[in-house]
Amino acid sequence: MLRFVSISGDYAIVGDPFYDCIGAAYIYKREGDNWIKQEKLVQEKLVPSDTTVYGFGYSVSISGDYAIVGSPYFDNWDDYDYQGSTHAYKRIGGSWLEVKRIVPFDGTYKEIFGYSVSISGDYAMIGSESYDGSGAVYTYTLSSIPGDANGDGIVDLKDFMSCQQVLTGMFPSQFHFEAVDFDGNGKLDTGEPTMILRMISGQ
Ligand SMILES: [Ca+2]
Ligand SMILES: [Ca+2]
Repeated sequence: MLRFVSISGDYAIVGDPFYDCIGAAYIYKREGDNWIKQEKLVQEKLVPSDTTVYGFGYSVSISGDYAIVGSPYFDNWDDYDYQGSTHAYKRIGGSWLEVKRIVPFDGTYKEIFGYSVSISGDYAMIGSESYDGSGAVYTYTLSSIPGDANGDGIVDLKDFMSCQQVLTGMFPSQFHFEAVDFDGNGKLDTGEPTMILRMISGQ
């Protein structure tokens, strides 16, 4: 299954979603003719309501200094069984550190987000197997600028407007959710657009 393995340059990532009933992923580095295990990645619980099911490592992708691991059967909240999550790592020095935990901003029950993942540079596409019955693909930039909701590189009123559109149910064509989820809870909270206004005004 190709989704369990990915190679970029001298690095490879291998998913083992059945490890210890939870799942894991391993990063290897090529040294001469050998591939040396450099990092073991496992899913960390961030809040007590996190219920790790199984399947971390079901999908993996690596590109340059970024790696991404899907955990499509992860329970994010009590009401969202098997919504899934995806975890992004960046190589910093000799270590791979988790830099982003991604959950779908409009996630649904048994969405199975992270069933497939692919990254190129810092650009990620994440597949949801069962979103709304037919599936969906989400796109993210892993090195997003905080507050830059439309991904144009600056934080201004347009970003605030994008958030308002999401909150009122009118999705803009492009929305860099991870840039405005300041508390990382996987939802756009009503206070987060206000934080963008503060960033713009410098207060
Ligand atoms: Ca912007
Ligand atoms: Ca949030």
